[in-house]
Amino acid sequence: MAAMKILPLLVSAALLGAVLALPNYVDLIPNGANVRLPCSGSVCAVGHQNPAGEGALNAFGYDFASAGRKWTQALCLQDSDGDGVSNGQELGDPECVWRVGESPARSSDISNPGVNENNVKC
Ligand SMILES: [Ca+2]
Repeated sequence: MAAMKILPLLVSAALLGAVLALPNYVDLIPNGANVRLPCSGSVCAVGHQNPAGEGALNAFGYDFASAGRKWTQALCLQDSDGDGVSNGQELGDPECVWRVGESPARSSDISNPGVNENNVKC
């Protein structure tokens, strides 16, 4: 009888643990929560075509996935959106030294490495 009462709790705890274990990609790149849309200035998803996130990836999203969803020196040095500015420069890590949990070298003038702002008309 006691086991029947405990089982739902164990299942709930396991599900909660699975949900909490989902990767939070925002924390895996420098200034991941600090990237804004070029026109509205609203915070946006970095690796997706949809600024609200989910769905189709943009060029940076594909490069991030190819890098194993990690901020690597190669990913930092890439220019995913082809605007002539490296991903690291766009995300405030121009020296490509940022590590998860650290503060990036710069947290202002951040741009989206998946959106070529030169082609955006507001
Ligand atoms: Ca770029």
